[in-house]
Parts: sequence; C-alpha cells; structure tokens
Amino acid sequence: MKRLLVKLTPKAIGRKIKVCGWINSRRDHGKLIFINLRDRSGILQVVFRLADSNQQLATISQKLRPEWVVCIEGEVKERPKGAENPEVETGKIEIIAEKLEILAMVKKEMPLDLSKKELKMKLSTLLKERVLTLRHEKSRAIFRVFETVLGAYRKVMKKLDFVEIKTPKIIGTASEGGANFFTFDYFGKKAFLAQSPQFYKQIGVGMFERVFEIGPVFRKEPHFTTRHLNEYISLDAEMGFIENFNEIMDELEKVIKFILKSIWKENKKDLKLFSAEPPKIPKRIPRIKLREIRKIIKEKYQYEIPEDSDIDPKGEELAGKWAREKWKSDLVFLTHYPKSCRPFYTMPDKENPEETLSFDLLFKGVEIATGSQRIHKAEELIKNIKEFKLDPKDFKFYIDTFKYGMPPHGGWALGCERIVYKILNLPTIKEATLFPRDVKRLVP
Ligand code: AMO
Repeated sequence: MKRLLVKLTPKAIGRKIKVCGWINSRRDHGKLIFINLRDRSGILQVVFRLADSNQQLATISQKLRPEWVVCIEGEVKERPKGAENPEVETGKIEIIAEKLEILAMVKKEMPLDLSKKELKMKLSTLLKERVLTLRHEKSRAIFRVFETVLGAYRKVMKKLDFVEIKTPKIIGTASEGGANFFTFDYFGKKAFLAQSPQFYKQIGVGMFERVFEIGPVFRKEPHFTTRHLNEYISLDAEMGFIENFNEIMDELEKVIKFILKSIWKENKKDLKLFSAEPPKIPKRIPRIKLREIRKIIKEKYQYEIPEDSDIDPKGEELAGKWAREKWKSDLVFLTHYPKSCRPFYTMPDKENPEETLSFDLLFKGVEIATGSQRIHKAEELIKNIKEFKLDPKDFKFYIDTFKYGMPPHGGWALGCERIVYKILNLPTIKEATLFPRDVKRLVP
C-alpha cells in the first residue's frame, strides 16, 4: 500500500490507508493505546484496540516508544463525540491500527519529551541535544519562518530586477576591517573566511548593475551575546547607477516590507506558537541621522551613546523605543554614521566628510541590516585605504574594478537570523540557527 501523508487523512474517512512517521507521544489506557504519529505534514491519532487486535500487534504496540519510526495501516474513522481535538488539523478523525511495521527504534534514553508544548530547558541543553530538539514543533516553526525569509528575499529581489550570484567564501583579504575574521592556511598562503561578499558583490555591479546573494558569512566574534553568531546567512545586495544613497534605502524598504508581509501570510500557525504580533510598519520607514537620535536619546531617556562611535545595543534599543513612540514604527533607518566606524569602502558625505553615506536598519530595537553608498573612483578609494592605515597592495583586484570604470553604487546586507530572532521574539539568535557556531560550539 502507498503511504498517505497525515494531512490528507481527514479526506479518507472509511478507507484503509497507510501512514508513516515518528511516534510523537504515546498514551496507554489499558485496553487502548493511543499514539500521535508525526510526519512532515502534521500529527495524527492512531488507536490500537488491544481486544480486537491480533496478539502480535497487541504485543508490539505495547512496546512502542516516542521517536520510533513506524508505518501503520488501518481504517480512518471519525472520532467519537467529545473526543475531537480542535488544536490539530486531523482532530476529528483517528485511524484504527491493523498492521504495524517498525522502521527504526530508539536506541538511547530520550533526554526530553518532544510532545510537550514548550521545551523548558536551558539554552545549553537545547543546543547540546540539538539533533533531537530540532524535531520539536516550535523549533520546526522557527525554521519554516527562516525558509520563508529566504524564499521571499529571492522573490522580491528578482522582482526588483537583481541577478542572483554566488561569491567565494575562501578569500585572500578581509573585507570588513576590524579583527573579527578567521584565517587559515591555504596551500601555504594566508586565507580568510569571508566576513561578507562585499568586494565580490561590488564587482557584480560591473556585470549586471544589480546583484544579490544569499550565503553564509563568518565572523570571529569572541564574545557571547544574544545577537551574534560566528557563522550566519547574509542577504546581500548591490545596485548601480544610484543618484543618491536614499535610493538604496528605498529598495531595502520594499524588500523588508515584502519579507514581513510574506511571513504573516505564509506562517500563520508558526507565528501563533510564538504569539508573534504583526510589526508596526508605517507607509514610509522613518530615517534619522545617528547624530540626531543621539541627542534625542540623551534628552528623552538620559542615556549617552559615546561620541564618535557606533551606536551600542542599549542605544539601539532606545532608538527602537523612540521610533515606536514617535512614528508608531518597529522599523527605523539610522543614517550618516561617523567615518571612524564604517569600513574604508564607504562613501564619505561631501557635506560633512566626518560622516558617511551609510545606514543601519533597526527592527524592534536591533540592527538587522547595514548598507551604504560605496566609493567608486579608484583614486579616492586608494586614498581612503591609506587613511585607514591599510595597504592598497592587499586590495589590488578590488581597486582594479574601479580603474575599469564603475558607476555610483551601493547596497546592503540583512542578517537572516536577526530577522527571525526579532520576529519570533526568541530569547537568543542562537535559536534561529540550526547548528550555531560560537566560541564553545563546533559540533554538532
Ligand atoms: P555588517 O557587518 O553590519 O555589514 O553586517 C550586516 C548585517 O549582518 C548581521 N550581522 C550578524 N548577524 C549575526 N551574527 C553576527 N555576528 C552578525 N554580524 C552582522 C546584522 C548586520 O546588520 N558589508 C556590510 C554590508 C553592506 O554594507 O552591504 C556588512 O557586512 O543584521
């Protein structure tokens, strides 16, 4: 008999069918054994009636345990009145088991109960038992949302006429400056794991004008925070022929709105598990200079973001609070970051060269994207590289790109895990990553 997916069983009342999956939970009521069977499409109640069953089936059914992998054949029946479960899609039916095939048994003691609504455990246990905890309904919901973000990003970028590219992750020079890069030996040469596809996506502008990439990036973050990972998925974009840097934010605004709308359309059940509220998004996402928000935060919340530095997490949180109070918006662009805290490729603002044509996009008080206009003239770039005390020789291929002619351009990178983390109000970004890499974790 061919396997039927659990979600299709309500349409099969009266028919004999075969379902396969994992035993999510098991209840023993003496003469009746109830099993919740889980497959990729849902959960289904299976009943073993020991009195009616053949002896062999009765004996095996008593041995069944959570996470055993089984195929069961039986008849689909309406549940008796009062026994319906409105919380599951198959809650009005059940199947009465007639045949059972065991595909795999559990060979270890189960360290947790996956049938519980919440996995109430420490983060360290959640991650230590990751191969199992990922099977929990709430974990699966997180990664369904994650998948929607990826799909929606690709869809909207193509709609906006960007071409998808894939750039190397083993590279010869660090792109983002700072010290948070991993190095390793590459056949006798020093190599880096890409902190970002920055240089390569800019080269892509010379090919297609508008390019995007979805790919992993690597950051050697030595600290433990709720918002940093050492490997994450970056949603990058780069666009040519811009007249001003506001155009970059205009495009990103369309993108983030599309992503959020897609999640609220496609992941209703997943969002419900986390009681996630739809974000407040005004017609136009507010844009405010970092210099101005600094003043506001000082006056309104008596908090001082250190001068001439990047905004700190507390400052971001208060900027998010302000955006909600003032503009009823969960999203806000902070613009014109000081030159000292942006990478060397960022275009300085001609009106105030100490500031740059750059921005961060905050969502519920956390940075989810960074972007800027880039320097597109080789001589200006070389000058800036030197000002940053770097050696232009290390960036030869990158500088060459601009010697061969490049239009004014700019772009952004959105952190995929940051979006999921904030949408579902997770306690930490690590829960939005299948197998987070941090200082202590290299397995699984
Ligand atoms: P930036 O370094 O700000 O910019 O990174 C872009 C976005 O990536 C996310 N992010 C992270 N997510 C998880 N863990 C981390 N350690 C981490 N670091 C950053 C954030 C952030 O906004 N090349 C530029 C982008 C550009 O200008 O195009 C860059 O990578 O959401």
